[in-house]
Order: sequence, then C-alpha cells, then structure tokens
Amino acid sequence: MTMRKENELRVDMEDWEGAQASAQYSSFSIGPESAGYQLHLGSFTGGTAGDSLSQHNSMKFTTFDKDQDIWERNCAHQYLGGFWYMACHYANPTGMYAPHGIAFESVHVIWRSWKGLHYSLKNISMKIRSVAKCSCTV
Ligand SMILES: [Ca+2]
Repeated sequence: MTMRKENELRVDMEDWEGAQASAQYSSFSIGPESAGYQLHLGSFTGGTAGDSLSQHNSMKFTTFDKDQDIWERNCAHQYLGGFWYMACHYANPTGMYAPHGIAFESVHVIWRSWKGLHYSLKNISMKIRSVAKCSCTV
C-alpha cells in the first residue's frame, strides 16, 4: 500500500459589489523548472465562479522574460501578468489591478466564467490544501 500526498486547489474571488465566488479543483501541482513549471490540474469539482482554469491545464508558466505559452507572441507582454498562459487566458489572476473593476483590453484580474473578460476582480487568491490519497495495491 502506498500513500501519496496531493494538494487540492480552491480559488476565492470577490467583485466590487461585495459578491464572492469560488472554484475548486481536485488536485494541483506544478512541474519542475526543467519542464517550464507546467501546470498539473485535476478536475473542476464545483464553485459558483465556474471553471476558468481547466483550459490552462498542461500549460507552461510564461513571464515577461520567458515566453513558454503557445501563442506566437508573448502572452505576458500582451496581458501584463505571469501565468500558465495558453493563447492566452480564461483567467488572469496576476494581471493589473483596476480599482473600479473595469478591465481594459483584458489585461486585468480576470476569471472569465464568473465576470467575463471585461471585469477586473477586486481580489482573487489561490489556496492549496494537502489531501491524503490512498493508492492501494494488494
Ligand atoms: Ca508565445
């Protein structure tokens, strides 16, 4: 019998009207630097914010100085964050902070399935928690 520890992920967010929403995922881990800090995400398990992260699964992490996304240009340059961009995002939690919520050119703090591409969230946080998973073999 082997015990394997995994992390589950909960993303909490709030809009400028005080509404809160979340999204939960069954597992979350990040690959090594040699693999571009690739995102390994489990299944979406619920939450009123909806799923805006599964689309980013298996992507490598892109920053201003390291383009590892699948777009011909650098998504971090275009959307002003560092993230597991694809070409480019459904979520942009490290985007620019817009004090009144109105996003411009999708560069702000975005969780698309909740508030769309044109709304910048007041706050967003990604929290991981260890869960014990038993992979039992007899
Ligand atoms: Ca690119």
